[in-house]
Amino acid sequence: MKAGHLLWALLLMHSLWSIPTDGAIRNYYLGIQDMQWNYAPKGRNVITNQTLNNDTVASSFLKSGKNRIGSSYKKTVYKEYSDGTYTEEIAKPAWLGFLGPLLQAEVGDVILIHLKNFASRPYTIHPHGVFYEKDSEGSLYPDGSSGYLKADDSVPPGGSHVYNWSIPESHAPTEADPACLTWIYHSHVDAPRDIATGLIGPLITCKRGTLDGNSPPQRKDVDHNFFLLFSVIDENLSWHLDDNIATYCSDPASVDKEDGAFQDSNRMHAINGFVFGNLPELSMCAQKHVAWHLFGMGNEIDVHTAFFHGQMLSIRGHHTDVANIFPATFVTAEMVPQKSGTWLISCEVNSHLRSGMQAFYKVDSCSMDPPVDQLTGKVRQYFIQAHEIQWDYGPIGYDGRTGKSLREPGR
Ligand SMILES: *[C@@H]1O[C@H](CO)[C@@H](O)[C@H](O)[C@H]1NC(C)=O
Ligand SMILES: *[C@@H]1O[C@H](CO)[C@@H](O)[C@H](O)[C@H]1NC(C)=O
Ligand SMILES: *[C@@H]1O[C@H](CO)[C@@H](O)[C@H](O)[C@H]1NC(C)=O
Ligand SMILES: CC(=O)N[C@H]1CO[C@H](CO)[C@@H](O)[C@@H]1O
Ligand SMILES: [Cu+2]
Repeated sequence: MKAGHLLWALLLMHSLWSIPTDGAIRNYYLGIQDMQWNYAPKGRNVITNQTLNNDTVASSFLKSGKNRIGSSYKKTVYKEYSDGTYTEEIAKPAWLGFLGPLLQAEVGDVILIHLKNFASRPYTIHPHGVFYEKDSEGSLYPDGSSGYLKADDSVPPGGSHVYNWSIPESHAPTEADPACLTWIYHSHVDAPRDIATGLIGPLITCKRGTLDGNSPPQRKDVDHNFFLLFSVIDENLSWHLDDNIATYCSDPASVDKEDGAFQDSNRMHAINGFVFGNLPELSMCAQKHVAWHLFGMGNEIDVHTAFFHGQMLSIRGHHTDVANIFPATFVTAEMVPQKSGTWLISCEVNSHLRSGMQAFYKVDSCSMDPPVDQLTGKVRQYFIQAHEIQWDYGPIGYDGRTGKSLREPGR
């Protein structure tokens, strides 16, 4: 075999055995930290502009008392640091709430997560949407792995682990996909409880050439990039429930953890950990390109229909104004807001909307708004009056299938 052939054979073997990573290596230093979180820092229902004293629904979630925790809870979250000393925290936008920092990478890149656990229980970091081997999965389950392949499954208090995730072509956004796909990461020792405790954050994987060279990198294809988690955060499942009862209830001994009303008061109908319009600073410019990365998590209750009042969204090539979000569903929606103003985002599920799953977003006219599309059609007028009527749901008076009367009691 000639030297040239040998080299080719070696190169071929190399490319078969390893995922080609022609892109950047993106290092993230994440610390797992305990913190106190307030679901309603403005202390009122911002949607109705009512104080808690005037709002019995909001106060049932937000007011602490004898056997009520109120709006603040101890949580455990991911925080980002500038390097492996974990001393200098990197700031993130206020609207991210308690979510972990945004992780982003392009096709061909490697993400190295230097995770250190500063909290009091074992946790991990487990991603969706990227390639990893068994030493970087971050999920505890009986997969037959052992030794160093197990170290990622549970990082003890004080411990650390480096997770290696990559974005090969097999995981790339397709031609038809938007430039960046929406994903998440979360702790996965006991996933439902770890996530309810606060360990979740956003991740995007982008087509080549989407991110610029800044630190943190900015997207070149859109002007604004937002991430919203729609979830009824069940604080009953948090590892800190007992702590929260002891800290925030004025008579902890009177708490019955099995009481339905107590449990309901701990189910926070939140967007990024904010309820009743407390989500701050979601502002953007009219006529600019906005990417909304929407995701759900949680339980059967977590069926959300996120309605963006006043603007049109594009999802998978279709126009809509409502995004459907289920647990572990990741939606990428694009918007070019047309009209400035303060607009509502609300989950259209009745009980969720009433329980506070609403926020405002603000569209500013940063430059001269060009006129909205030139209209060339007709003016169609409708004259509509609101009426009170008597409505009969069963006008024929009997069950059309069985023939039995609907009017006789007991039939
Ligand atoms: C909310 O109510 C307060 C006091 O009741 C009032 O001063 C404030 O202007 C109101 N804010 C809005 C946006 O209506
Ligand atoms: C709250 O309720 C009190 C008493 O019912 C009333 O005087 C006050 O105007 C209300 N405040 C708001 C902001 O509606
Ligand atoms: C990360 O994993 C990829 C393959 O999955 C490998 O090619 C690369 O060398 C690894 N990088 C580091 C720094 O461990
Ligand atoms: C720690 C604890 O008691 N958690 C309870 C919270 O409420 C749920 C029901 O929604 C129970 O299953 C948990 O055991
Ligand atoms: Cu909802």
